[in-house]
Amino acid sequence: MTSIELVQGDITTQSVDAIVNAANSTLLGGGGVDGAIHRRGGPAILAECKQLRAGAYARGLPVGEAVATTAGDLDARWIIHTVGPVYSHNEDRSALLVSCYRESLRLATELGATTIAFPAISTGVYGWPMADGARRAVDTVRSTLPETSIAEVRFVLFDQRAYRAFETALE
Ligand code: AR6
Repeated sequence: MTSIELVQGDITTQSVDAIVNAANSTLLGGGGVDGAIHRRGGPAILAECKQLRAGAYARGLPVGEAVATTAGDLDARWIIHTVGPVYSHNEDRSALLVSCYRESLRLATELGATTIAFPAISTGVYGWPMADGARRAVDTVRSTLPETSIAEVRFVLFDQRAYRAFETALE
C-alpha cells in the first residue's frame, strides 16, 4: 500500500528517507526551499553539491533532472535536488515539471528510499501557478508510484493556499 499525505509546514522539519529540494541548476543554493535546506542542513550538503559541480555536473543540473546528496543535519538520509522549470506564458514547460517529480521518485527508488517529502516545485520563485502545479504534482506522483519502492509520499506545503490547492488536486 502506498499513501499520499499532505502536511502544511516547513519541509526541513520532516522525518523521511528523502527530502526533495526545489533547487536551481547551479546546485549552489538560493532562496525558498533551497535556502531553508542548506541553512538547516548545514555545510555538508553544499560541500557535496560543490563536488558534483566539480565532477559529473560541471555544467550544472539540467531542468527536470534529479541528483542526490547527504541530508547533512536534517532528519533524512538524502536530499534529492531537482530543478523545476521557470513558468512561461508563451511556452508549455509542463513536461519538465512532471519530469522533476518522476525523476525524483526514480532516484529515490534507486537509493532504496521508502518515504519521501516533496515541496510544491516551481510554485515559488519560479512562478508556476499553484493550482496547476499541484495538479501536475499529484497526477505525476499517482501515476509513477506503482513503479517505485515508495510507501509514502508527503507533500509539504508552506501555506494554507498551497495546502488547499493540493487538497483539491487530490480529490
Ligand atoms: N518548506 C516547504 N515549502 C516551502 C518552504 C519550506 N521551508 N519555503 C518555501 N516553500 P521555491 P521554486 C514553498 O521558491 O519556485 C530558489 O532560490 C514556496 O512557498 O522554494 O522551484 C532556488 O535556488 C513555494 O510554494 O522554489 C531556485 O533558484 C514552493 O515551496 C528557485 O528558488 C517552491 O518555492 C526555485 O524556485
